[in-house]
Amino acid sequence: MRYSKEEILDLLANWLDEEFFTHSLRVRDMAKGMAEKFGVDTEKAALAGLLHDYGKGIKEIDIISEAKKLNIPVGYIEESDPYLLHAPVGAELISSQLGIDDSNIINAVSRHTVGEPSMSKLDMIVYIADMVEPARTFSGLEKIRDFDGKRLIEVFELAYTHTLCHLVRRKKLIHPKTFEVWNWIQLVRIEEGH
Ligand code: DGI
Ligand code: FE
Ligand code: FE
Repeated sequence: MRYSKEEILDLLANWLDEEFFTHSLRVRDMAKGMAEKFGVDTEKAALAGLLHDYGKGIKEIDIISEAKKLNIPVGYIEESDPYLLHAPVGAELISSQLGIDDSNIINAVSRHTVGEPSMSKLDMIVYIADMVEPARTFSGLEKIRDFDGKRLIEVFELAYTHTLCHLVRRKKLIHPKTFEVWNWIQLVRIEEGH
């Protein structure tokens, strides 16, 4: 790794707007706590949580051209909702700009918005931590935040169901990958007999 923890914090504080920086700190802490609970490397979870929105350092107006420059596929959904690209763009940039070389962390950043079938525990933790960090407020939040006695995939299913319902209610375009992730969750559930 090219930079120390302190240097990364400094770089991030300058790279992101204040609101995204403070959100990133809360996601870092939440991801670290979840990693302890669910038996995942806490340092990796903290770093992935801290850097998950790194792509938001690129202004929304520039994100499509940045993605194209990085050879990230831009389909009709991304053309319509360029916001989605902050996840894969951020994953590329933490590697090229910060020298992060851990593919587990890079994947967790890339997958934190839409997800990916066969997500790792670390991927799920960052996705959930982002959604339930202390400053979030939405109805149904407490149910997702209550991790007690639940397996990680169960918490993830609650979180993902909330996102999917939100997309339908708001009449948003749904990414094909979103369906793949949903189907993957259901196949895991069926396989595990729950
Ligand atoms: O960057 P954050 O706001 O902290 O959170 P995030 O990166 O998880 O982004 C959440 C947003 O992503 C939320 O408004 C819903 C949107 N999203 C997730 N899946 C899809 C999607 N938007 C569209 N249009 N289609 C999707 O499949
Ligand atoms: Fe994000
Ligand atoms: Fe976020």
